[in-house]
Amino acid sequence: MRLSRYFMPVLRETPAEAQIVSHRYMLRAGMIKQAAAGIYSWLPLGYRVLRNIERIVHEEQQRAGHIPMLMPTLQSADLWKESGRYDAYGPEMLRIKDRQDRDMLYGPTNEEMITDIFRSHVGSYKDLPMTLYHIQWKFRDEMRPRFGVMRGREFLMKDGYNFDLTKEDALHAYNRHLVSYLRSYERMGLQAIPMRADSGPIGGDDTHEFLVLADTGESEVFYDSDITELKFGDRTIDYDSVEQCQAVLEEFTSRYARTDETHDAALFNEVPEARRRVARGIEVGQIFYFGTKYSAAMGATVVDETGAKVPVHMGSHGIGVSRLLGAIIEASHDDKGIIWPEGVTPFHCGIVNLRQGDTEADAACQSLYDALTALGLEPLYDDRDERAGAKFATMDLIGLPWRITVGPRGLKNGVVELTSRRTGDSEELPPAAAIAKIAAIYGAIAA
Ligand code: 5CA
Repeated sequence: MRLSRYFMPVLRETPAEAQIVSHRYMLRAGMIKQAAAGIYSWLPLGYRVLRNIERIVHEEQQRAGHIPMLMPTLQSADLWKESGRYDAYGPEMLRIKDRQDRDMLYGPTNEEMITDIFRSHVGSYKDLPMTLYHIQWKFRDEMRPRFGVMRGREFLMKDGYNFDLTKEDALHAYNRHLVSYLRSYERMGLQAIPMRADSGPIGGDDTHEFLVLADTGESEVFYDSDITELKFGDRTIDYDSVEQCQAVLEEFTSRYARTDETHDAALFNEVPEARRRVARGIEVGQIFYFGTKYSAAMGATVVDETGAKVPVHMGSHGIGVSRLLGAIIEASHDDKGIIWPEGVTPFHCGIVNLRQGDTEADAACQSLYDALTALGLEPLYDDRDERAGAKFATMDLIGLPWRITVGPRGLKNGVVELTSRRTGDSEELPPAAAIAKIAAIYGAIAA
């Protein structure tokens, strides 16, 4: 993409309404624009990152054997009356009447709708296990929408639902989700710690939230610092293996890590004092096992091996896709701007032309651009007629992990400059070597 032809409305001034750094940088980098309280338009740069996060979530869910689909945002109230949640959900649910005076709602989550789909089409234990998921907009009329996309009213969520014959099978689905979430967050450059949590209006006994540690997080968390040493890394796992998934769950949940809702001071005191941490975190996902809560209420049954009709065991599993943009920026920035992890960056690298209009500099930039594009990479070429300082400031703000700087002086010696946004380190090297280095970095992280 050439910046001169792109739409990236960068703001010079820090918007007064933004209280936390991720919100400030998302506004300043022209990624989002508020449409109403807690409701945002995704401008082109923000949309690119949102799509990258979605892509990682899709890839990891499908790797775990979960099936993608899409349900609507608007739902009929009838199903919610059946489950009993229409009254229970309270003022967070946006209720709407259509022209026939029918009760509708903008879905805050989809347990009822998916249970209805399941009961309409599945009747035998032979069709199980099954996990369906979608990535769709949700609406919750939050009392205090704030911090930009972090606590929105309209927000993008991946929500998945497992259907199993037995509790053991459903717990395997729970563990599978835990593993796939660990992988997903790590690919986004994040450490998200599973913590024992409270199930709230979704219901159920077993639930973990995934928290990214950040001072601006809305949840207070208590944990054993040893847990931050754990990495899922590039190990391969057989998602069908109960033992392998169980082993990962045990590894990642055996140390003390709880949100304030489930915090137990006596248990926490058993952690050696030097390892006890009280901090804040951003909740980027939650997994639930709730058994037959919805299937029993709504008649989602299957015939088991003995011919008996039994309600299926279910769980639901959510990732805060749009919130993740905020969480990633909170975890990865400096005083100049965002520092995107390679896995989610909106463009793979920036090209800065220090002397726009200079025949050689223009040609060198264009050939770098063409070569990177031919390799399947997407550079952002700052081809504006601007001062170098302004171009650098924009690149630093929008946070592309790599920048290639091209100027007449370097070109005389056959070199360009390659700079890491994270470390600030620069090296001079021939254009072909800069391309090879960037290609190798992205080749290595490709799934
Ligand atoms: N049905 C279940 C799981 S699919 C569910 O709704 N879970 S949830 O309530 O925990 O939401 C899943 C994730 O969505 C949360 O972990 C959080 O990351 C994100 N989320 C929840 N509310 C908001 C909000 N107001 N703004 C942005 N993201 C949110």
